[in-house]
Amino acid sequence: MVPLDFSRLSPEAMEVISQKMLSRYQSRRTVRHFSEDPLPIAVVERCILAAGTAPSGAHKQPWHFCLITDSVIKNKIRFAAEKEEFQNYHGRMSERWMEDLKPFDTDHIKPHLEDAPALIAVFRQAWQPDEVQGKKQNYYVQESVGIACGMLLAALHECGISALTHTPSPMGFLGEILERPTEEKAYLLIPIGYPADGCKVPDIKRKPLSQIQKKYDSKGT
Ligand code: IYR
Repeated sequence: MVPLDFSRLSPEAMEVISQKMLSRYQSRRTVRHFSEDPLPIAVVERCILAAGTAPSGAHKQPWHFCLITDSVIKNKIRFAAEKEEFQNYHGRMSERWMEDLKPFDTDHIKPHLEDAPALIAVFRQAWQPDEVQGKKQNYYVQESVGIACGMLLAALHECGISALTHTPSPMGFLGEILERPTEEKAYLLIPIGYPADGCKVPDIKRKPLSQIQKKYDSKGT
């Protein structure tokens, strides 16, 4: 154990910082149309390092981030994702699901998998190989990797990079194309880049505090 490095902010500073923080977060939008302009890769790598600061079960850090800028690999991923998504949009998804997706104007054709200057394929490590024990267990893998992905999206946004959280399903093809070891399972595929000129996004509203929070204080309000 080592001493914690922490200094309290004043209530005034907390007020100002939290207001700025919220307006930054409120401006984040999922982007589906990307400019092909390249990104500063050192910036993206810092965002991946930021994601790697996430808490994880027993500090196993059960994540791996594949950063793909190679156009041949992007093309392979697009081809494989479209094959799966064709099945999804033509029978695998329920009528209700298709109806819920309508406002987002999605279909099985995924040009962003090639247009975006980079793709981040996130893998979860179900276990870790160990010479003595064979398989060493990881804990709370879904939770840990989910938190890391949330931190990645926030870090990218903070650095002026847009992202799409894409969940091609099933995504076994990612492990095959990227030649990942068997203990790793694909978790999310995140195209990143600058928005294309004239990029439009759905006119969504976010739930107000009253719908996402219930307070349990001593006044019972
Ligand atoms: N995975 C499909 C369908 C899809 C699902 C959800 I939930 C979305 O928010 C958007 C799309 C696809 O990526 O097209």
